[in-house]
Amino acid sequence: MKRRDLLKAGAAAVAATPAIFGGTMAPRSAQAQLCRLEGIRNPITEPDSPAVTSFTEPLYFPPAMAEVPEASLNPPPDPGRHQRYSEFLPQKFYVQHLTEGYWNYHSELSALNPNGGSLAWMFNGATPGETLVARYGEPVFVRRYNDLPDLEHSQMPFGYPASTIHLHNAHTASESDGYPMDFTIPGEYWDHHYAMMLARNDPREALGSLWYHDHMVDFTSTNVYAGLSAMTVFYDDIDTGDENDTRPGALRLPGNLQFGGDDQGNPNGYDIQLILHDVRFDQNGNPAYNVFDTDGHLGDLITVNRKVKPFMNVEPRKYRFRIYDGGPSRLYELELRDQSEMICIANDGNLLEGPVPVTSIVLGPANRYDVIIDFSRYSPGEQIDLVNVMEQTNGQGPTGRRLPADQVMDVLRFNIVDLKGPDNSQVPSFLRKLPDINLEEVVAHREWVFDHDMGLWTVNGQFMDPNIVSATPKQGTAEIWTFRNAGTSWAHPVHVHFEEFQVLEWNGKPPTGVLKSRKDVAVLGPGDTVKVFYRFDDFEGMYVIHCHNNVHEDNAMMLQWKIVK
Ligand SMILES: [Cu+2]
Repeated sequence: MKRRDLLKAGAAAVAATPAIFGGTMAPRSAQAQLCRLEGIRNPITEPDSPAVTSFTEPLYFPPAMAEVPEASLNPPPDPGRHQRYSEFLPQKFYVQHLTEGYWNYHSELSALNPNGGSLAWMFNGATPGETLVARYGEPVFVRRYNDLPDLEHSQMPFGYPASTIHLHNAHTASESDGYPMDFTIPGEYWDHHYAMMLARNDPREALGSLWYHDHMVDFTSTNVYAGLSAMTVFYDDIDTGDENDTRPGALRLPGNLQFGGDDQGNPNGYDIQLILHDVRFDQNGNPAYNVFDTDGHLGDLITVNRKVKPFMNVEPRKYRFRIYDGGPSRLYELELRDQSEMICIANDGNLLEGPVPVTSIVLGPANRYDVIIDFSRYSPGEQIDLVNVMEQTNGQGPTGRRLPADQVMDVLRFNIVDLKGPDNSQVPSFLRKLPDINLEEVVAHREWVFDHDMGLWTVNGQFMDPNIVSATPKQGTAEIWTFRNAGTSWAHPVHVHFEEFQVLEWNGKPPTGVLKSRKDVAVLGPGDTVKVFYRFDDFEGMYVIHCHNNVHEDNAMMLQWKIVK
């Protein structure tokens, strides 16, 4: 019996309820009875994916979203539905359709499927969907139609065809944020207004590497796993995306603003987005998912931009890679197989004050790192692989062990090809100043404790309840929030919508290295306590705090909070 069969009774309630505070909560008690008691582990029993050959599938480069004329939107945008719309009048308009179809994750998997591809939920026929490429000062409007089949007609064996799309972690008004209760059902659309304003009008608050993904209450994990994820790049006055930019202050990081060329050679202008999802496939090449494992879901094949273990041709020069852990549950430690240097320049999409040389990067679900890799140390004809060396055997979290050399997981192969032109990019020693932390502004302290209860997941002892608002910070104030993992063996990547935080203390120690940054996901290891500084400004309304192990999130590890005047 599938989880969503349990929910068919609930589906009628969803369909009949306006898309706020809808009737999706009831099924959870049914599911709770299927969960194990604390401490009883579920061994991974799902069968392995069919064997596929590594590094034979070309990497997919999602194109940038294509603009549509405002006049083509019918009905036209309703300014009354959005905060500060006239102040941030959209300059660019886009339309996306969520659809069910087939996606070529790997030609060897597609060959197993009579439909010639793996079942997928997509944006405009692709996963990842097109990249939202936007600039500060140029507000954006995106209308998203839920054209998924209804529950009776969908072939997807998991997931729920209601959707809300969250742009993680843009500074977005609540009604456009992809709040989990603001969902559409098939046949409906939702309008998103992205003001493209800097938080507090402070250039130090610019965000760079973001992603958008489904955030359907109770079904984020399954819906994202089915394919509803994509990437976003914001450019600003210094991080302009152009390594040839001659304007003063331009950082000239690798990139030259080409998006979505062909998938060989130099398609995205040296500024490349890579989103990782670990997927398990069934014998027909379709994604497989155990809806009864509330610990987390682990795939056995790493996909990059929804291609299984792909390859990419690179020139012997510098590239910027924006690397995203798209979940649902796996943590990664990524390194080049020769353990050579990468230069980390951004944490969770936010530029560091200065570059940090690293030999590996550790990501939990929803973490992002921007790294520069200089392939000029290799010669055309050589190859170098990106691999995952972190051992993880269940959704609980990593074991803490490094995978033995013969078991490292293949992620992505770089084939070095000939240089096509000069590399004018640079890695400046100073990138972007962090906003000041003024503790005298702090008007409240709040603690958020992440734990479990009766086989489900709790925040402050509570399960997600759309009728409860757990905090009401005042617009224009600052607060100190403490995240504490009460579990002794669990990892919880904690994510708070809308504002970036700065770490004050991690287990009592001040942050150093890449942790000295603005962030929006704190991956709490067992017993971790993290104290962070927030300001709340510019918009009001409902937001969420949740675990970004999406399986924990869907099994109630989420609370609502609201910015009030
Ligand atoms: Cu968690």
